[in-house]
Amino acid sequence: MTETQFTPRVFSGIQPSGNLHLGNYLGALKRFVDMQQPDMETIYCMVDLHAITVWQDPKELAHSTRELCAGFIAAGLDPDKSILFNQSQVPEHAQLAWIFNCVARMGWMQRMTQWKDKAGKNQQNASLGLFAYPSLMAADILTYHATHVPVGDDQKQHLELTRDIAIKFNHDYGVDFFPITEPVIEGAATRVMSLRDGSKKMSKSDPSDMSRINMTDDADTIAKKIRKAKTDPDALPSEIDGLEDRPEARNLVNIYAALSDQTVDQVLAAVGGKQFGEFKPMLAELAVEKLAPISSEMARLMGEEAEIDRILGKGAEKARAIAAPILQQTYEIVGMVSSKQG
Ligand code: AQP
Repeated sequence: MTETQFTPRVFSGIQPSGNLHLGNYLGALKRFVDMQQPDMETIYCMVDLHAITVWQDPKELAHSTRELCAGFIAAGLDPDKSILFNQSQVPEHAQLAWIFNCVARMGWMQRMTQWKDKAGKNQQNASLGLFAYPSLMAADILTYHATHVPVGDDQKQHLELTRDIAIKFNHDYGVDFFPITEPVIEGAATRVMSLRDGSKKMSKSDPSDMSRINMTDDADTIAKKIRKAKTDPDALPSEIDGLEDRPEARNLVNIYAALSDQTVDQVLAAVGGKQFGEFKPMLAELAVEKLAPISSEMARLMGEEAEIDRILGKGAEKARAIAAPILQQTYEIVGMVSSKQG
């Protein structure tokens, strides 16, 4: 089966679990905006069903969903060019996920590093949803026959599993129905690390707020977090090899490169030899220049809750128009009888 028989279509999502951060922006959201091109259909989702795989306060979940939508738009996604919606308004995701729960194997899920990391030693107490998460993610993507999925590096394994599910479904039912999706993991910041520990991913759930730059942080907070970011005593190298075994230095250079749309080589050619005392203010200035307009636009949009809800509702209608026929065909392939009239 070839991928070319499917029209190129981009799908990706972000969990509305609060603390949208620089890693989400550079690894995902900024890439979503880059892919919003006239010749590409782009579908971006606030994956609220994924968020509840760990406990979410209902009021905060609703707030975070709207805030994430505001973040999508403030970062440059245009509801007239991209389909923007929250996952729970399109029931086809959960319906297809059930079919995929019956295709995916327990062993596949048990191998997922995110499951192992998040459930930790307490697997017996983790939700069944957290375990089945990758199957819902496969459904998110495949209910649109999406061919390209921009994500950060941490999602690579889940995308491989999405491909495995599509291959097994196609094989088991003798069809060429689901595309074999391509992960799009590109750029200098596919894995933004914690500002406090260069060996840990920047993450929403890190208890230290100083470990991440939140998309809602104001200019002073962004500058302070960069000033206090962990580094080493050496000057920056002029070539990429000089970043070996210097995770914190590498992280700040990667962030600079991604924010300024340059390669790491280009950045090092310009800043090689500088001490962090000089480089950090440059990075802070750049981060404030790029992020402060997004955070102030997010705050403005959050004052227009009804408009956000309207955008989500309209996006969900457009999404369902694509997802419903694909789910219906899936049901037919699987042998589900459909006898409703009209
Ligand atoms: N540190 C990161 N660097 C680059 N990309 C990242 N992404 C997340 N963290 C980084 C990308 O952001 C998208 C949405 O992620 P998600 O909402 O599914 O949440 P997540 O990956 O669970 O985010 P966190 O911050 O890591 O949350 P917790 O703390 O709950 O684990 C994805 O494309 C992801 O790759």
